Order: sequence, then structure tokens, then C-alpha cells
Amino acid sequence: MSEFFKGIDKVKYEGPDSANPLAFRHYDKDEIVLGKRMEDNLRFAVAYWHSFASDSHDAFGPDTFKRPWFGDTMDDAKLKADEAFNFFEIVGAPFFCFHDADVRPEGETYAKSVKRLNKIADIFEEKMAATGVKLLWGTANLFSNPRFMSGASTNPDPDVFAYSAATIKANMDVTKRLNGANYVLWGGREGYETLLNTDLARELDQMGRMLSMVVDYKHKIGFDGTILIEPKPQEPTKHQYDYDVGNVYGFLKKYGLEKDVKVNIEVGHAFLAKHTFEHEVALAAAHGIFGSIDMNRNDIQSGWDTDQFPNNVPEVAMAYYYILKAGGFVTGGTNFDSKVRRQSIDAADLVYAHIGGMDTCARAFKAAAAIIEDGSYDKFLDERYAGWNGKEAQAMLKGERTLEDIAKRVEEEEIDPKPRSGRQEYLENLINRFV
Ligand code: XLS
Ligand code: NI
Ligand code: NI
Repeated sequence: MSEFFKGIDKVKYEGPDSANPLAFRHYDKDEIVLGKRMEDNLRFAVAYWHSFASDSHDAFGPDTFKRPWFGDTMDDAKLKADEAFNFFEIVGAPFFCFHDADVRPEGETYAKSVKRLNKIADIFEEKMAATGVKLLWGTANLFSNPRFMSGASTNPDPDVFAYSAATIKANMDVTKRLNGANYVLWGGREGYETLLNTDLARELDQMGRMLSMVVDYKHKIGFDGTILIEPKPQEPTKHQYDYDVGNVYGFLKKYGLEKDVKVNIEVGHAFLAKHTFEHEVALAAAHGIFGSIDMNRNDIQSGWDTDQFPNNVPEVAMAYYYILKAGGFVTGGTNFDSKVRRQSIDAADLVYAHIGGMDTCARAFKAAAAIIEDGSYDKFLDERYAGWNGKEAQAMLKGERTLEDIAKRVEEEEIDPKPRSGRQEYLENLINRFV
């Protein structure tokens, strides 16, 4: 039994009227929505780093959390694994995600670090078999250790590129062994602080080479999960290369990887790039590269990437609408890349945070499903573009008309388009009926 979560039982669904702060009011994992269980629709994951590996120090003061497993021995890492799995069961999370650096202390050499990672993976393997908890994605931390300060694959030093390649290999091996559904690459230090010391073209080619090797290795070892890039415009680096979904798509096209790699979209990162989250989801779907999401919001006033749990239904409902329109999650899921606040030092705070996040996502998802089932919004869009179903419109679209052909027809038929309302306020009211 858990020492840390002592006295906290498995969280149950009690329905919207329950006043129990340790119960779900909207997330019933067995509820069928659009023909699927909610657990299979949402595919929630706990982020090992925020909830178990990172302390709460900030620029003005030290850690306030003081978890019993904080330390750098393998015994600490084992205790952390015990309590993390206790927690996954308490909140009923079907998945988790981790970086190598979250789960094992770094060794003195590369080989020793890999050995420790594999030791922890042995423990994970047993615990996953015993609990049924699965791995949504694994990833390598190529940003915390000072060796990566000038980038991982984009480093001016080829030895750092090599070290990064080796580290990615080890993490892909472990992710495959644990049947991970995806493997993520987030390039926190892949970018620059000043263009004055940076050869952009060279660094982008280095990054393209690394990703090509990742894709080759995925095929070689028969890893059938998805390779995901997580875009972010800046922080920690002033300018990151994987700026946003549009940028990543251009990068994938340039290196011929758009069929093999998809994106993991994070709410706060979209916000930092001055996009809405649903914009990023919808654009990824339009390009055929939508993969998975990191569900954590920023503080709207401060503008920082504060990694807070979602708690606002309308804010996430349309994102789930676009995810559903794209066919829903396949290998992806909803990862809470979110952390509790520095004053939230109790074990129960971690539980409240996940209950709130899961309930918010469940309500948003059901609202999105209701918009689809109702059909009036989709009908509006169909009607708005209905002109394109016409014969001449289709001929223009398919490349069967030239500029001269079209000019001739506009002249002959005296075409004179009349403005039509975009009906934004009508649509906002329509969506508000569901959220
Ligand atoms: C940081 C990123 C990171 C990735 C995984 O902002 O969100 O946590 O999700 O490396
Ligand atoms: Ni982030
Ligand atoms: Ni993230």
C-alpha cells in the first residue's frame, strides 16, 4: 500500500451532483460516447516529470514539495516508481509518459545511464503487467544536462550530436520494449539564443539528419508506435526551430518525413506561438500529421508557459471537436503535461489536479461529440462551401481551367459575386449551446 498517498482511495465516478472532492463528476471511463468508452476516447496519461520528478523551486526560492523519493540514488528512483504506479491506479490513468531523466539518476558514463534506464524499465515492465497501465510515449531528455546547452542534434559539436543519437536510440529501445504507443521528440534546446553564433542552414540539416535516422531506426527495430515532434516556439531557447505546426510541416516536407512523423500539440505551446490550441490541432489534421496532445494551459495574464491543469471546458471543447473530425486518437492521447502549483504541497493536491483535468476534458469531449451528433454546425460549414460542388468550380479546383478560361467565363457570364455573412456571432452562440 502507498505511504505517500495514505488514506486516498481509488477515485470513482459519482456523477455531476456529487460534492465529494475525491470523485469524478463527469469522467466515467465506461460511458460510451460516439460508440467508444470514454477511457478509449480520451486516453489520459500522467506525465512522470511534472507529477513525480520535478520539484517546485523557482527563481526566487527552493523546493516546497519535498517528496520522499527526491534524491539521486537508484533506491529513490524505485520508490518514485512505486508511488507513481500507486498514483496511476488511484486516478485510474490508463497511460503514463516519461523522459529517461525523470525515471533514473544519470550515471557517470553513457553506458551507466543506459544500464540504469534499463533497470527501471524492468521494474516498469512488471508494474505495467500487474496494473494494466500502458505507456503513451517515451522520450529522451536532451535539454537539462549542460552538455546540451547549445542544442542536441543542432549542436556545433558533433560529439553532442553523437551523444544525442545514442541517447535517442536507448530511449527508443526502452519505449519499444514497454510497448509505447508513440515516441516523442521535443527540441527544447534545438534553436538559438543569438543568430550571431548560429549557422541556421547547417543546424536545420543536422536536425533533419537526426530525424531521418530516428525514422530509419523505428523501421529497423519494428517499433509500430508513431514518431511525434512536439512544436514550441521558444522557452527555454529564445527561438526554437520546431516553432509551431506549420513550421514543423514545412520541415518534415523538406526532409521527406511527412509520412513518417506526426505532431504532439501542447496547449501552452500553441499559446506561446500566438495561436489557439484548436488552430494547431485543425492545421495538423489538415496536413494529415495530427498525433497526440499535451493538455496544459498557460496563465493568460502572465503569458508564461505555466503548465497548469486544464479547468475551462469551452477552452478545450473545440480542440476535441477537431480531433474527432480528424478521426479521434489513434496512437495518441491526452497527456497532462501539467504541474500543481508551488503551494500545492499535499499528496491530495496531485489527485485533485488530475480529477479536475480529467473531468474538464470529459465534459469538453462530450460537448464536442454533441456538436457532431447535433449536426447543425457541420451543416453550416457544408452550406458555406456548397458552391464548390458545382461543375465549373470543381473544374477550376482540379486544374482543368487556366486563368484565361476563367477570365473568359467571368466576362461572358457577367459573374458578379455578392458578399454573404460569415455569421460569426451566430456560430459562437450555436457552439455555446453545447459547451
Ligand atoms: C516542454 C515540453 C516537454 C515535452 C516532453 O515544454 O512540453 O515537457 O512534452 O519533452
Ligand atoms: Ni511544454
Ligand atoms: Ni509537452
